[in-house]
Amino acid sequence: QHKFWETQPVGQYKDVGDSTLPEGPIEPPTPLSEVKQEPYNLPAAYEWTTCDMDSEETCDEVYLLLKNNYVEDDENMFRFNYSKEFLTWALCVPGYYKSWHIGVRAKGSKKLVAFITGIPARIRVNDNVVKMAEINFLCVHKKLRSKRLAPVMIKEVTRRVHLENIWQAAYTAGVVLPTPVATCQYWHRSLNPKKLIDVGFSRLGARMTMSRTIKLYKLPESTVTSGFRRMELRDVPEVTRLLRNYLGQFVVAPDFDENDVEHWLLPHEDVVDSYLVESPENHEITDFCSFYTLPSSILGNQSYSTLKAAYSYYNVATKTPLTQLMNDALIVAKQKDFDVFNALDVMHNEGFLKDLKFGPGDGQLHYYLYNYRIRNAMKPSELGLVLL
Ligand code: NHW
Ligand code: EN5
Repeated sequence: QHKFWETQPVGQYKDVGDSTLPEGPIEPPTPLSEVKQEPYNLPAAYEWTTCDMDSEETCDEVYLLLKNNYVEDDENMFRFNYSKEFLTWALCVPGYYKSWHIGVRAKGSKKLVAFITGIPARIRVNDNVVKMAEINFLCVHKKLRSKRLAPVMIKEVTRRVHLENIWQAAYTAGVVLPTPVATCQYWHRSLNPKKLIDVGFSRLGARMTMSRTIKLYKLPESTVTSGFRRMELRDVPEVTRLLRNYLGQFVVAPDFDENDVEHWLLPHEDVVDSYLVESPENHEITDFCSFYTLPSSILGNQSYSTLKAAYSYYNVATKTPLTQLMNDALIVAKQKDFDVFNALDVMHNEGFLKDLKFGPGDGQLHYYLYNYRIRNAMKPSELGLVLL
């Protein structure tokens, strides 16, 4: 079934439900001197390359590989189109290792044909904060699929993570692998229903006309919560306190410090947007919401080439009702011309999805940990982690 994954320290199907197995690392770290010093072998026509994402040229190559070969929906109508600015933000994070931004080139042409990345993160699982790699952007060129290149890439990133004395990882995928720690549902809130229907992202509901649909999804011109404003650099300490306190309740969540909050949540044009509620009385920050920008290419449509999507990121409501806070997030996303606002059913998101007219999508997102066992599969609402 899973010739590669069966050999890896991940939860195996045969162990599901076995409550005698302890929570924590599946296998112990090995001495660094025992970590393989040379890269894994690639098929003879290919070579490893470390991708310098600060180089305009390399960033362009990575951008194009992903734009043409990365994740599609199950009917191949849309493909993620991460922007260059987004990729630099996602990869050049506090404490990153350039050696974890791994490419594969064709030896002759030097064309970039595959990619995988890791970034360092501190992830709390129950009471333990674990240094991990977050693995993302695994991509093999369409013409090189099903040649078992992915397992080599995964082993190589694992080796380079081990060289930094890190032994655990977190990753998400739309496909089922051995074995998810949680399975989440994507939900979608139409902001531009006419375009979404025209491009086949959504359908006109039964007994619905276009004009009734447009009216159904109409939003106010401006936000409603008093004290709602964009996050600024000066807000980093208070937002960090608010977010740390909030994330403490989930089984799995990042352990963010002020540096992380500045990197991941300070607004960054066309990459990440963050808003907060500053109490008009005492200037306390009581609520926070954020979303990132991830357009998708629309494959084979005459009139439109991109779908502008916002993805719910981290949200904390202590005073404003969460539904009202997220309605304001929808209003700013609409002002910024997004076509759709997407969210997973993680954290407390279930509390606003239905009220704010999100509908379930046809995609799921499975969360995984590498070399870390948890006692029971989690409900999505027990997850406090969003990967890009
Ligand atoms: S999920 C997005 C992954 N990328 C895409 O879907 C893009 C489009 N697809 C492709 O480029 C976010 C290819 O289809 C890929 C597979 C490259 C996906 N994760 O080379 P073969 C991430 O980036 C297994 C893990 O022949 P291929 C997260 C598959 O089950 N494994 O396939 C990445 C099979 O193994 P099995 C995946 O289609 C996390 C083997 O690959 C997978 O040409 C990575 C087949 O390989 C996926 N998404 O290429 C793991 N898709 O045992 C990190 C397929 O079943 C682990 N496979 O025979 C942690 C590492 C760090 C540890 C540190 C301590
Ligand atoms: C890890 N960082 O399938 C990345 N998206 O629902 C890997 N469906 O957009 C993650 N098929 O349901 C990979 N419209 C997993 C995600 C892969 C991409 C994917 C799904 C998520 C998606 C859309 C379009 C479907 C097109 C045909 C969808 C329905 C929207 C509708 C709006 C109105 C209310 C009801 C729902």
